[in-house]
Amino acid sequence: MENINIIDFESGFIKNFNVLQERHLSDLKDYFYYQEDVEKILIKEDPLIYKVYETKYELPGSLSYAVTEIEPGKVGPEYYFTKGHFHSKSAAEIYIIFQGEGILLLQNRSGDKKTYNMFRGAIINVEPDFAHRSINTGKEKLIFLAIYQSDAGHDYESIKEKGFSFLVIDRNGPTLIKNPKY
Ligand code: PAN
Ligand code: ZN
Repeated sequence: MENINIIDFESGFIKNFNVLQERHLSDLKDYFYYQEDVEKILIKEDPLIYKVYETKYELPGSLSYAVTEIEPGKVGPEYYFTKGHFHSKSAAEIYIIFQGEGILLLQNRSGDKKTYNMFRGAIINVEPDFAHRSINTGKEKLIFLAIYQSDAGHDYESIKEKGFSFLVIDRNGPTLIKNPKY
């Protein structure tokens, strides 16, 4: 019998992950739009924004998976989010949401954009060649599993420069506005 990995469907916790990444506000400061609010928070503290528990398989052609937990919170009016990235290869990905409420933003290099609601039980197909960012618009952690090609590669650079074409801010609840920087 081979060893098997175990996920707790309630919490999204995976027992045998091999890489844990923690992203704090200082790692994401260039990504948030409201820079004055970023500075104000960083003077006092450097809050955790999200964690990723990754289980990676290196064999060519294999799939890997990761659970992301995004904390609830905002920087100014902008909800906490993941950096967001393109895959270096034209590779799709599946997201399965376990807990919380959020929005998944997708956009490609030709300017097409898609948004999905993230909620417990949702299964989302992240299409190839679409950059993707997950945003926690709820009051609890947003937790989801992502399954992807091990060699898909993560390209963060273009998102770091311009961001996504839309921001998700709290205006009496989650609202999409055009990103003035884009
Ligand atoms: C996810 C993301 C994870 C963190 O596993 O990597 O949610 O987001 P960033 O990588 O943008 O910081 C995924 O899309 N993997 O391909
Ligand atoms: Zn991805």
